[in-house]
Amino acid sequence: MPANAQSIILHQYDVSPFSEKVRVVLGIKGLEWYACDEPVIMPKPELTALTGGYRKIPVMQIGADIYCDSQIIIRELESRFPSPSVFVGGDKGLGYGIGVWTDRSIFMNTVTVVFGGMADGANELANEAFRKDREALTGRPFDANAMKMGAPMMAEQLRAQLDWIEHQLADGRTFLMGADAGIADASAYYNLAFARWVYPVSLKILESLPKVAAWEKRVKAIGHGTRHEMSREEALDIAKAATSTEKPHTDPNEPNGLKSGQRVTVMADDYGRDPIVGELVSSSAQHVAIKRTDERVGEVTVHFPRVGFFVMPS
Ligand SMILES: N[C@@H](CCC(=O)N[C@@H](CS)C(=O)NCC(=O)O)C(=O)O
Repeated sequence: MPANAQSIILHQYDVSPFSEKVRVVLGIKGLEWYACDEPVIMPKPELTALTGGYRKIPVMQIGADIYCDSQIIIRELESRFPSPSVFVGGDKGLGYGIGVWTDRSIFMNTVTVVFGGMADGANELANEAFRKDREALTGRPFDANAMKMGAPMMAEQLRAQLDWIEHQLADGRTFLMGADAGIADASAYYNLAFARWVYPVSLKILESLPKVAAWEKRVKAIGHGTRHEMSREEALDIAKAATSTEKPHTDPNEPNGLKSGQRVTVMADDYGRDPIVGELVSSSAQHVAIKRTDERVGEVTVHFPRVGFFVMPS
């Protein structure tokens, strides 16, 4: 199938944990998509031409609509491809909250256990350029020794949280919410996948969590849907030729009176806080879309979730 303005393009790299969350959702929905590999460290000129400065991975592109952050990507996939839904069992919305838990708490524990647990601390994997890049990303020193010292304590934190999952699975259910896989599974799984790729020894704790270990295999077996590859240049050409499908809309319930047409700055509230400036197209409790123009890609609309991002008049 030749790619077009309706194709799902995932700007990603293979060992990116948050990309794995999205890839599992693509698998649950059985979708066809294009992987557009981005560099692991800055500079990422093609990615930032699309996003206006957001540098994190994954970013999803459909034509001239650019979705930054796994949460808004999943929301958009659910809206465009509702069946099968990622809201399964009794989950009607709290799945995103489970994502906040896995993305902030479990992810941070896993990173320390993985990087700090390696034989020479983080130095083994992380070369000088990687360390400098992640220091710029987080605004904190990339301290291999601190991670090495913190790893044993974080292993306890990780085990305690995985033990919650063990209990969730205690009645013999296949996936976290019951018979079908959904957003909770994709969210809770990707940290284990990351640890497996980078430092599998850290998953020795699963020996005492047999239900988690078996569930991990079941989520892995879902796969990633149908993946094709796409070059960064081709992705930019598609954006340039396409027109955003987002309609202007002012939400009357915006707590601070944000209005369509207003100039705003959007930035992540945690790490990678690069500001993105544009004109507000639409917003809701869960979504903000801004349009901006770039020499290489023309006019694009960039979408962000609200949880985890600040939107400020600029
Ligand atoms: N809240 C973001 C987090 C994304 C994130 O932290 N991604 C990592 C890779 S998995 C990243 O971008 N690291 C820096 C980089 O790759 O340049 C999301 O849910 O997508």
